[in-house]
Amino acid sequence: MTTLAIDIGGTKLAAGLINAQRQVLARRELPTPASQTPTALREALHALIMPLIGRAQRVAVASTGIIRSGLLTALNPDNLGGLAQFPLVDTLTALTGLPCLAVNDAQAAAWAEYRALPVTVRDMAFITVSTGVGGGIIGNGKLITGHQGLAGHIGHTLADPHGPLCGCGRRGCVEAIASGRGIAAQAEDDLLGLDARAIYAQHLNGHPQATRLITGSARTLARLIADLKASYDCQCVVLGGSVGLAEGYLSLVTGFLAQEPSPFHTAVVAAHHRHDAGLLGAALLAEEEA
Ligand code: ADP
Ligand code: BMX
Ligand code: ZN
Repeated sequence: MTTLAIDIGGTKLAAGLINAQRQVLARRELPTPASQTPTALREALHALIMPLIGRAQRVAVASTGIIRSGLLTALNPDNLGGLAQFPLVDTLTALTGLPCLAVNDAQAAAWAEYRALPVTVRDMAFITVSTGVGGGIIGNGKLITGHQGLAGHIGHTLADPHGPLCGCGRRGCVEAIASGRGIAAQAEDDLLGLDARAIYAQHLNGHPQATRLITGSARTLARLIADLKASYDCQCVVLGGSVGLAEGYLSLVTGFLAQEPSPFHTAVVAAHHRHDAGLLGAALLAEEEA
């Protein structure tokens, strides 16, 4: 059976066909529309998947936001061009005529990454540092989605009570400081208006303000990982997302984590499936549900 897997992020939409050997074929990407209308997202999804639909028997979606009964609800609407609600499953069923499963992007990625780890690992977390900061928690070998799908939204735990206001309405969330959008929003002077990718490149060039912003992100991530270790004694944390996978970011995080007392240490590794963890996780979950 071939699955059309789709990953809806705050910056990019990705799609690919996942075959029975769990390989990603015919991968495509488009920018996430900046407009606030559901029509713009539906049209972008249509353009993304049109060339792939004919070869798939089911659809599996990993999406930013809280996914509840097939409806996407943004916890941080800033990350979706202001779009707070979207009928995800109904839209894709109408576009493809195929059965469709939808799950949060970081929860999906956590499942794919968990399955790529040795069987002795039963408690782990996946964290994406991307447009936002998303998380997926595996406890005793199970993906924890919670009562209403909110479980794992660790990007909205408190990093600094005096920090920037987050799009979710809270002040000083991890996401407001450490995410791609958060990094860009804190930029000043010659970095004003640059996105996190450009700021990261400046950091690699030794730009002092860029390095302050990137190390601020990595320090915040390390504290979050220590909090996770204290919360449920995870055996490891897997990092993904374009900021999380950027050159040198993981070693900054492990360096800051090493400064915490040893009971809060845990192994931190880069995502085995790199940028495809969400696509593969959604496809695996759809396969296991069928
Ligand atoms: P999404 O959030 O849509 O899943 P990404 O994982 O690509 O997408 O994350 C997007 C964020 O990562 C943006 O803030 C972007 O500026 C930043 N980014 C993209 N590429 C890089 C890179 N090579 N280095 C650092 N940051 C990057
Ligand atoms: C936000 C939230 C999470 C998501 C995370 C990473 C929204 C729209 N999204 O915290 O559901 O998992 O961002 O998303 O509220 P990404 O776009 O960075 O991949
Ligand atoms: Zn928040």
